[in-house]
Amino acid sequence: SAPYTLILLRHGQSEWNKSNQFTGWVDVRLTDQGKAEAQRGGELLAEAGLLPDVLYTSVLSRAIQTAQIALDAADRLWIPVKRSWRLNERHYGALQGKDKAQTLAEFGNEQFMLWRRSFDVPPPPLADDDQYSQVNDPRYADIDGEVPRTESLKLVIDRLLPYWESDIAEDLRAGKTVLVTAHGNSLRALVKQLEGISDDDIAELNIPTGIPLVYKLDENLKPLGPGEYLDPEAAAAGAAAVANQGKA
Ligand code: DG2
Repeated sequence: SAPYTLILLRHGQSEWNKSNQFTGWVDVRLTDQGKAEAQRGGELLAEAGLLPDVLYTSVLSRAIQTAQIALDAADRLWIPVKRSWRLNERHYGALQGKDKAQTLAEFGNEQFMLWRRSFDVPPPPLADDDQYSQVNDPRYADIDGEVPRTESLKLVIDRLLPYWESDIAEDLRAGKTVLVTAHGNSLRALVKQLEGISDDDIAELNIPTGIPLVYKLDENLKPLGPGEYLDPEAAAAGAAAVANQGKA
C-alpha cells in the first residue's frame, strides 16, 4: 500500500558528457568517473535502505552500465529488469555529435537554449545517412512506427507516458520499489509529469549524473513532496554544472 517508492537515477558521466558533445540516442559508454558515480549511487541506495525490487532502463548502454554498477553496489543484481526505448534520452536531431560550446558560439545563447531546454522546439532533424543516425540500428527493429530523427521534450513525454502507465505505474501500484535508470531529458520529462511543472518552468530543471532522486507517491501516484536527492549538496553542484554546459 501507499506510500510507494520511485527512484530516478541519471546515468553517470558518459564519454560525451565529458567531451561536451550532444548525445541523444548515440550509444556512448561511461567514463571511469561515470562508473565511480554509479558505484556511489548504489552505495547511497544501500545506506538509505532503499532496495529496488525492479529495474527499468533505456536501451542505451550508459544507462544499462550505470544500473548494473549501482545494483551491484547495493547487492541487488538479481532483480528483474525491463528495458525500453521509451526511456531513451531525447533524440537530439542534427545536434547529435556536435560540440556544445561550438554550437553555442555558432548559434548564440537564445537558439542554443531553445534547442536544449524549450518544451516544444526540436532541433533540426538528423539525416538518415549521418554517422550518428539510428535508422539502421537493430535494437530499434521492434519500434512501433519510425525511429525519431529529432525530438522535443514534449515528444519525449508523448512516447514515455504510455510506458509509464502500462508498466512502471503497474509495478508501483503492486508495492514494488522501482528504480528507473535513464537520462537527463527523459528524466526531466518524468519529473515534469510527476511534479506538475509548467512548460515554462521545466527549462530551469537540470538533473545531475549518478545521484539517486527519491519520490514517495500516494495511491494516485502523486508525489507526497518534492523528489529528494540522496546527496543534496552533490546534486546541486551537479545540476549547476549541467546548466552551465557549453558556457565554460
Ligand atoms: C545529454 C543531455 O543526455 O544533454 O543528450 O547530450 O543524460 O544521456 O547525457 P544524457 C545529451 P543536455 O540536454 O543537458 O545538453
